[in-house]
Amino acid sequence: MKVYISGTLYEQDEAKISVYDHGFLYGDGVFEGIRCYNGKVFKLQEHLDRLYESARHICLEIPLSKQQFADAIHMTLQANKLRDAYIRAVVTRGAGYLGLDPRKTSNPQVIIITDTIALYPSEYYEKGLEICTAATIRNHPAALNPRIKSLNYLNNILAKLEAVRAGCQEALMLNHKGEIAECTGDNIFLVKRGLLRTPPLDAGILEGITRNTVIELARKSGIEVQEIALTRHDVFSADECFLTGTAAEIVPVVKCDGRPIGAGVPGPITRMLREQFMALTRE
Ligand code: PXG
Repeated sequence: MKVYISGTLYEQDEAKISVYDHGFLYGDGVFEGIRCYNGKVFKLQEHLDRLYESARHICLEIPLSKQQFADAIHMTLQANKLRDAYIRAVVTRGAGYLGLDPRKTSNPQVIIITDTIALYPSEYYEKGLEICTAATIRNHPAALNPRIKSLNYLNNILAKLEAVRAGCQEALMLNHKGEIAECTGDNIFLVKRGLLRTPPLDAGILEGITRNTVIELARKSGIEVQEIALTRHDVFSADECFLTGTAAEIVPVVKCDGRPIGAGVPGPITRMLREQFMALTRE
């Protein structure tokens, strides 16, 4: 597999970044996880918009225009002859000296890795996931705003470790107010009496592109969507629950902290939205 680094395609074994890169030393950089379905990159503009907004927030100037970035992604897919792929776009602060000061760095690096997709086992989609609440809360927005998709994922990794230890597939993360925020790499939705509910952006979450797509699909189908503060009580008493993310797409959740959700099996609205989402990606 060929990897794009700042204008050049390298063989996988030759694709290397400096150990002095602040992306490596401090997690100082931003990224995106993107999918390509049947030769078409899904929601590319939205992913690039989010990438550039994350970069803006951390005062990182991406040395490409959005059009050039899109061209680089397409070039990398083509070089690897991929039509269905997972794309990881990374922008790092670049190499500098030891010490935090971003002004001591030069040359931000743009990296594009493409690969075939490692899908979740089909069993998860048929039977649903079990999640559990992590003791680790989501980053406080005033400390590190979850709207930034940064290379600093330790907050999520700590929660993921808790889930793994508890034998769950995903961890539910709360915010500093004890409200539902999101999972470690996915947004969360609940269905209650035919209504779709998901935490608002000010709960301190990433504005997921799959989340936005699902909200749009639901509204088009006449399902009311509420972006509203939610608690674990809402999860325990929901009729249905599912997660959304680029890698997972839409995956049902049937148990949280040992409590079955609704009937304890994937629900009809989850299934309907999943079918609509799959149709959209294959359009
Ligand atoms: N919340 C968080 C914290 C995320 O990292 C999402 C929600 C869902 O956003 P999208 O835009 O994908 O609907 C994410 C996305 C991975 C991986 O390798 C993680 C993400 C995306 C792609 C791959 O685990 N996170």
